[in-house]
Amino acid sequence: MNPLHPDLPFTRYLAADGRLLAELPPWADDFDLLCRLYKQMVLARLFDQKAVALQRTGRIGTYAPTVGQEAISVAIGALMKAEDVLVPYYRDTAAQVMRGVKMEEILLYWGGDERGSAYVDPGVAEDFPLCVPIATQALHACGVATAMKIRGEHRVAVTTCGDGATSKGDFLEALNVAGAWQLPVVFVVNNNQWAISVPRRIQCGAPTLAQKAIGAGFHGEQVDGNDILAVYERLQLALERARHGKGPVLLECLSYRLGDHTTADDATRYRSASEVKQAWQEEPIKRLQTFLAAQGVWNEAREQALIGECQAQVQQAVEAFEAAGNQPLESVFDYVYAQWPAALAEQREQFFERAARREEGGDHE
Ligand SMILES: Cc1ncc(C[n+]2csc(CCOP(=O)(O)OP(=O)(O)O)c2C)c(N)n1
Ligand SMILES: [Mg+2]
Repeated sequence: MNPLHPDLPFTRYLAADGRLLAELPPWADDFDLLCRLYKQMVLARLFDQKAVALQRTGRIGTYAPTVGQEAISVAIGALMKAEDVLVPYYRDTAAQVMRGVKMEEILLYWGGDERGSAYVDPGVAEDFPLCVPIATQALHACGVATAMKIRGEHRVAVTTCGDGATSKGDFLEALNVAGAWQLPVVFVVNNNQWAISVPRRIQCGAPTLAQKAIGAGFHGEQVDGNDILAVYERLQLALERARHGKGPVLLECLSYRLGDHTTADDATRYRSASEVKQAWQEEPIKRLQTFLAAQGVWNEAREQALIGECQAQVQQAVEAFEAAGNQPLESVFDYVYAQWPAALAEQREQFFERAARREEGGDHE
């Protein structure tokens, strides 16, 4: 039984040290699948490290590290069908990349380039760009799911957010409409224990975030978000349930934000080194690696080969990002409105006048 809430399942198969705690579902006998999941997690971690380094050297503007969130995002990327729609937040780049978004597009996005949200792969044309405004995407996902339901399609909208986002009106309104209309939507809450400097324990008075689903009339549950086998199993069931008209699901994944909130943050100012050290003992990649090694399907040689392969993929993405060059400055005005409101049209005019003056050498503002 879940000590935090008697009516809410909590699922974990792997202990922090990779030991098996419960009998695995049959799909987990497929070691090729488990190795593919492991590979994606390693790729996500290496990409993340590179993105932070690019920000530190001034090549992208800001970045939200995803270290520690790999199990959640990779399970999403592995399980969603092509025809489903992902409505992600800013720590789901692993899922985005698995669905067809290019790593260089993620870098363009964080470099402030609009091309980073205009995915070239037609397979992800209906997925949403990553969302920085907190929780607004939960309502967008309900809009998408409403369209799917009206059309009678067997598709699911999957939306993700953090623990802090679950306090927002947008999130609660989204849960309400999802429950009232029994929409084919799955809410994946990445409870990484912190919302910038606000810890989970003062974020909300309820012992779990998953129980918010009960108030909206649908199923919620918790999983260990550092155990990809648990996330995969429960998300698979959630997607099936939503796909077959059995209503929405809220999956709360318990994890930890191992990195700073973003590259503009310094988390040492508000949390202790011992807490972070403890959280590293729980992290998802080592946990799966230890399990796979104990099954005899992973070893140091495979690990080194994988790291080399992933680093080459990341390097290729960096090169593609750098070869993309700069967008024209006026692109900041594009893509938001089909027709500019008067005030924006005026600003755009001023922008061009100033740019022309600058070119003539007369404006040094
Ligand atoms: C509407 C809105 N309000 C405030 C912010 C500033 N902000 C950015 S991230 C964040 C905390 C989000 O925490 P959580 O939902 O737990 O996600 P995490 O970053 O921990 O993954 C806040 C308040 C924002 N981006 N959008
Ligand atoms: Mg958080």
